[in-house]
Amino acid sequence: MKVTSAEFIKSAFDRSHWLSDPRPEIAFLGRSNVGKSSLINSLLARRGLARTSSSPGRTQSINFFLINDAFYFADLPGYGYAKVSKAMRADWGKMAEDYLTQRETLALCVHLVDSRHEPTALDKQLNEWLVVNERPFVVAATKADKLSANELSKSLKTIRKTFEGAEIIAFSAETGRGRDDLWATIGRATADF
Ligand SMILES: Nc1nc2c(ncn2[C@@H]2O[C@H](COP(=O)(O)OP(=O)(O)OP(=O)(O)O)[C@@H](O)[C@H]2O)c(=O)[nH]1
Ligand SMILES: [Mg+2]
Repeated sequence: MKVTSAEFIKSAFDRSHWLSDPRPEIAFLGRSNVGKSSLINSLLARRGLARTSSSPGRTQSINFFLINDAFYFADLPGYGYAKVSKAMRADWGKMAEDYLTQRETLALCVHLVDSRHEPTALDKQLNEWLVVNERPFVVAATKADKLSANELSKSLKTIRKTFEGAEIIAFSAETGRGRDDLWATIGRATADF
C-alpha cells in the first residue's frame, strides 16, 4: 500500500474520546515494549509519528492516526508491564475490553508478540479473547532482526502452535521485514469492511 498521508488525530483516555467516524480501524495490541509504536512507524515509513521508547509503558492512551484519509490506526497501550500499579492494570483491562467489545468500526486487530520470548499468559489470554469475540486478527512476531534464522524459525513454530490457525507474520521495524505482508492483510481487511 502506498501511504500518501498519515496524521496523528488524537489520544483517547476513555470512551467519550473515541472517534465517531464510520471509516474502518486497525488496532495494534500487545504487551508493553513489544514494538507497537515502532511497527506503526515502520508501516507508515514515518519516524516518530507514534512515540516509541525504551522504557515500557510509554503509550498510556489509545492514539488514533488517520491514514490516506481512508482508515484509522489505533495504537493501544501495552499490557503486562509489571511496574504499573494494580489500579492501572485494571484500567488497561477495562479500556481494552470496552474498546474490543464495543468498537464497531474495528476491521482488524494486529496482535504483536515478541519473537524472542515464548508467548506470555497475557498474550494467550488476549488471543483467546479475540477468538471468542470473533474479532479478525493477525499475529505479528516482532523484533525478528534480533534472532538468527534458526532461532526465528524455532520461535515461529512455538508461536504457530500457541496461536493455532492464526496468520503469523515475522516482523522487524529495523529491516522492514514483514511490512509488505502486513500491509496486504490490512489492505484486505479495510477493503472488505
Ligand atoms: N531491534 C529491534 N528493536 C525494536 C523493534 N521494534 C521495536 N524495537 C525497540 O523496542 C523498544 C520498544 O518499542 P516501542 O515501539 O516503543 O514499543 P511499544 O510496544 O509501543 O511500547 P509501549 O508503548 O510502552 O507499550 C524500543 O527501544 C524500540 O526501538 C524491532 O523490530 N527491532
Ligand atoms: Mg507504544
